[in-house]
Amino acid sequence: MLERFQKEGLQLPSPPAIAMRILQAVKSKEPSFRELARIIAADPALTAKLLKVANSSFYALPNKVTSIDKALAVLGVTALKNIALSFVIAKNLGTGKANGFDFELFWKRAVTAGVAAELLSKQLGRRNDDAFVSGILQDLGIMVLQTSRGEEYAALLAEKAESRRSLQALERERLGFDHQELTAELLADWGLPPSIVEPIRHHHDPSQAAPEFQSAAEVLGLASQISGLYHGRQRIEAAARVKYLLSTTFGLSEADTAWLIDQVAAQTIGILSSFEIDPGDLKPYSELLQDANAELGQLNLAYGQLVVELRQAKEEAEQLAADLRQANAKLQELVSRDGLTGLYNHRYFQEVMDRELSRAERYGHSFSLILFDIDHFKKVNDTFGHQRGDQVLKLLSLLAVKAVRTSDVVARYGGEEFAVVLPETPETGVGVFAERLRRGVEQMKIVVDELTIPVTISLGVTTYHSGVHRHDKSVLIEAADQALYQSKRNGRNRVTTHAPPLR
Ligand code: GH3
Ligand code: MG
Ligand code: MG
Repeated sequence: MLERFQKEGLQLPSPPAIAMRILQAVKSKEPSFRELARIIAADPALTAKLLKVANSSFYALPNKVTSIDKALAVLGVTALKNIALSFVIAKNLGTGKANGFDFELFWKRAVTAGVAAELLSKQLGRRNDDAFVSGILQDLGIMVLQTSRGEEYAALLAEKAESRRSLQALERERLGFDHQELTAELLADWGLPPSIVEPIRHHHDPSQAAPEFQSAAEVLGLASQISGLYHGRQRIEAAARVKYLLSTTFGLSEADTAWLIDQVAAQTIGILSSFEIDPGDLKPYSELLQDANAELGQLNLAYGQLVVELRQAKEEAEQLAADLRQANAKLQELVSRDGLTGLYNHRYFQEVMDRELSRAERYGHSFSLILFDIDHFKKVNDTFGHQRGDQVLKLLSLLAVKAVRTSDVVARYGGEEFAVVLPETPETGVGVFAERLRRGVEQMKIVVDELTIPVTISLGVTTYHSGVHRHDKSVLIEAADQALYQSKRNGRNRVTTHAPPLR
């Protein structure tokens, strides 16, 4: 039977010598109990491992077992033989990594499947002394294929992941046989009994097994899936599938299912140390889920903090922007103001004129401009001194600002010349206002250093109507200036109005 696989060029491992002796001892009709104890006792390392496993919580024996004889008495010949076989086969069939094959991972998965098979058969009330070793050895054929046909088999595994077809179906299609058959034939050749070989031959298709092996095959298949849940690629999916199978096919409660899955990892960790295999980060599934949830929680927390920090940063940025806007406005105000009088300066006056011209144009409004100049101011300076002249300029500015509406803009046009821009104000309105301003200055008692300084102003007024007058700032200012000149020529302390040129 095995010849067929040899012809395929597969490197079939020979059974470890000690495994042969153990199998021989159990097979013979002689008192196998003695013989088995003798073989095991001859290997102190194996003895120590067996006692360790026998005393582990895996078997949960009521009393501590201190010798192989006692272990045989308590666990029975078959169970002990199987544990011994598991050890010697795993130890002799390779460790570490070779030809790209990770033996350690293979045995880790195998031992997990062995533990799962043992626990599952107990849980389901199908006690079976062969479960542990069968679980461990059921995929030995995969090891043979991976070490003999590395690349070809890797491609096959990749295709399986991609296509989601079953491994054994793909194997049969590509190789003409599957790993179940290969494993079964190999173990049969080694002399393992049908109770181990036959369930392994059908662990992926239990219904194909002879009736007496179907239940064991079913347990093996499920054990393999539980192992995959801990070592495979699609763990969440595997867990869902296993849970579903356990509850529907095997009728386990949800609590029992969760307990069983967790127990597999917890027990495997202990057993692996006896196999001198590092369990790595193997953890019960519920802990894995907790870790995942905790990580998610951490992530949420970090996210929350990030949101808070961003909000703070945003608020700070907004505050900064507001501060900047304020500082900017202040600066703007500073560069727009005249230092002596606090009125808007000439530059700003020009801006206001531009703005009002385009506003009037856009809305079809009119607006007016007044230029006024202090009469004989030279004389004021000459009589009262330049500093008192400055005081006069300040007091006059104050009066003008008080006289206008908030929408009006009073600016210092030049030395002792001022401008008032009056948005949306036609001729009649500006005429009345200009006259009131003239009289106000005339009647104002300007007292500086207890000296009363008489002041009058001459005013020039012009009004712009959109669509009527020429849309030209300098022409407008020129019209007002001409009117002011006319007031001076006509004797000062008066208002003159000039219309700007038509468009
Ligand atoms: P008019 O009625 O024709 O306007 O006579 P005026 O003397 O006011 O005219 P003019 O333009 O000849 O003289 C303006 C004077 O205003 C000259 C200048 O010394 C004075 N002046 C200009 N700026 C200031 C200032 O900031 N402070 C003071 N105290 N005087 C100033
Ligand atoms: Mg003057
Ligand atoms: Mg002047």
